[in-house]
Amino acid sequence: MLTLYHYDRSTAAQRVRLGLEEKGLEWKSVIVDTALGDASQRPDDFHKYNPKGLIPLLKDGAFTLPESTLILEYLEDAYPNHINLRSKDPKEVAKMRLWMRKIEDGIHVASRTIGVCVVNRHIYKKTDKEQLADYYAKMRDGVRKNNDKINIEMGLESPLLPPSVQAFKELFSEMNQHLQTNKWLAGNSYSLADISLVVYLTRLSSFQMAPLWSKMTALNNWFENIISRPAYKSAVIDWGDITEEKRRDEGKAAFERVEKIWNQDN
Ligand SMILES: N[C@@H](CCC(=O)N[C@@H](CS)C(=O)NCC(=O)O)C(=O)O
Repeated sequence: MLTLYHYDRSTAAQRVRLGLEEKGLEWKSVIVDTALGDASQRPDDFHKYNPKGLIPLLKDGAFTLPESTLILEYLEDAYPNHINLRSKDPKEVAKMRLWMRKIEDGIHVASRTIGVCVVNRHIYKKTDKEQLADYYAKMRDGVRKNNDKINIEMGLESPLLPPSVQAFKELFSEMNQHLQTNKWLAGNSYSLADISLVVYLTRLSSFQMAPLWSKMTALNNWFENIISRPAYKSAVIDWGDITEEKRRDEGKAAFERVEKIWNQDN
């Protein structure tokens, strides 16, 4: 039996749930939601399986694997008789991985920066101080910790915010251009590349940022195509987002600043 450690609104968890649902695999859910600054949510042995202490974490029997994109590839290899989300053509696989690499090459960190600058800093300010100190003491990724410190202190004036917003503008523009002549990101069918990147449109849309890319028609059509799939409903919509209202309200309050950065030439 597959077990996934995850929580509702995490982009990394959403992409793994999308993979599981598209493939029609059965899985058991264990919620580990540390993101509001609560390290006590982690089971005691969690760091043994993911030294970073992050979700998603997949268990397949005695085998345990962190890292969402590696989990998606593992599911393709371990469950080949379920619906395939990866081409058999090595060139298409390479193109798929090029799109997916953008996540670890900066997009995921940029997404966290925007999240902390726009919303989470307000949440952390109201979090119990000792609990928050414990959360940061247990955060093993020094860069993440340092970025959070700057982003919590400086919010919309953080120097990390402009390059993060620009990284999304570049990514979405590149995707839009590609999707003008291709239905999917890699090859002729829906793949792990589409699954892996769609969650960031979901995330930025939850901050009410969609007007920024309203003219990117091909990107928006691709998004509509994916969000109307039954798997998107069960993997993303049905799990919801406990911070939905906060994201919406703080996103609206931050829009003008983010729009200004978006419209700047870099
Ligand atoms: N590279 C990792 C990133 C995982 C990650 O950033 N997880 C976030 C949620 S999207 C998390 O566990 N956050 C909890 C926290 O920050 O305490 C992956 O792709 O799985």
